[in-house]
Amino acid sequence: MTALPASLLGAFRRVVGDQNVITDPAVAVTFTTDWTGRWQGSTAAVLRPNAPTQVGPLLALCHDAGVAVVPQGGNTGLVGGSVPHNHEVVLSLAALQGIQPVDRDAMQVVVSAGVTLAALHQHVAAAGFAYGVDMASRDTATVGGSIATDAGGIRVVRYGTTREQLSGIEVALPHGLTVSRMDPVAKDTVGYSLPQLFAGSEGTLGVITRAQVKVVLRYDARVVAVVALESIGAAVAFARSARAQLDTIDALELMVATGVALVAQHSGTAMPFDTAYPVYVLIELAAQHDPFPALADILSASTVVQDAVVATDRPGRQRLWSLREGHTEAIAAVSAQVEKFDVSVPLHKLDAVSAELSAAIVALYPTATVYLFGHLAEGNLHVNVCDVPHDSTALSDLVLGMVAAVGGSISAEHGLGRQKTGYISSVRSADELRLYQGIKAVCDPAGIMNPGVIVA
Ligand code: 2HG
Ligand code: ZN
Repeated sequence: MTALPASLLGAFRRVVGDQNVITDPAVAVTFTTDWTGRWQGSTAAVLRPNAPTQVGPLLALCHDAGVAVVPQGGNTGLVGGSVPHNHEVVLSLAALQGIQPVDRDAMQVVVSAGVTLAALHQHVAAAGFAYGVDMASRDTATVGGSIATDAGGIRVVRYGTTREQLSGIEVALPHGLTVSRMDPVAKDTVGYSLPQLFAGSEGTLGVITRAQVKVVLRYDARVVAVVALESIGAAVAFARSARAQLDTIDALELMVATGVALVAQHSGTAMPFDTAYPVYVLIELAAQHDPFPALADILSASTVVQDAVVATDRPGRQRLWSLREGHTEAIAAVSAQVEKFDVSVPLHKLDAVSAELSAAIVALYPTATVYLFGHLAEGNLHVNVCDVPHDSTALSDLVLGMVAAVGGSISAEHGLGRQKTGYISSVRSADELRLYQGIKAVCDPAGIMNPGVIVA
């Protein structure tokens, strides 16, 4: 473990102030460990810029000294992508808190990297709009981190992932240059798209300091149902028919019996039905006019729905949502050791792959408990495996290998991080990887940005 030269620490302090350069490991620990405790490391220093303009100068100092940097937003990631592993400097963007007024004509807003998703939601709601990305970690997850990972969440079925919300970006590059592309117009087709290049780049090319994101209509008329089904295949059939008939679907989420029972037990929330069913789908409709009649039509016409519970009032909707959003917390509470795989599978294979994955995992580790849940419309499964060794290569080979073999993705919405970078060649060709390396070399010639992630 090598300490940074005093001259470099002094230069950092001159940019951000003494209090924003943390070298005490006891204080730095919240930045060097993720919230699940699965990813832990050490850092030479945590730097906390409090203005976007400070980021470029900090990066230039690191670049010139050959010091590696791990950018960090809310540190809610699940793949070890924002945690230093080898004494890198942590660049925490959490203090970058500006939000401009919503541009009501272009329907977009400029927001700084450290603003949480919840704060962005509140800001745009006050102007009569909504932001199309939402997830359970909304109170801590930041705009910058969600762009860097191209985060998904619960509204992808309607609005797409984070990259689809982006209309502009400002990034600081490792050699100190800050590049900004924020057009006041809603349409611009000039040249390469820098916002798209940095979406999903996981801090490996530069640091996102601000972004311009689209806003969408705010729908206050909402209805949520939890639907009981006999199998994941039936859930896929239900989703197919609902999506073909309704243009108001705001969420379409998958849960299975074991997970729902665990959440209910952990949180004290009532089970949705008196009888347990193998599979549950949470569907939310949102519109300008009451979406309940359309939902009732879909439910009564369906041949696969076994039962359904519907909530129109806010507390009732929240109760149903807590069954889905409570999964991560309930699983963490019952298991000292959880391995998480965020994958997606073509929908027509979701049923078979889910069964095969669960059986193969238990065959590999007979004491393992597998929880499956996720975002149904995208075939996005969160495979949570409890009570297995941390970062087991055998387990990763098995899960990611099965997913790649059926044409799925090894990273649907959480990013590759350190957990899955080693598997990138199972889903990207050698030519694509050479292009990735070329892009990395242009943006980060000294290779200081989040080493070991995406381009290893
Ligand atoms: C969710 O959809 C998150 O709830 C977390 O992506 C997934 O804990 C997980 O595996
Ligand atoms: Zn998710």
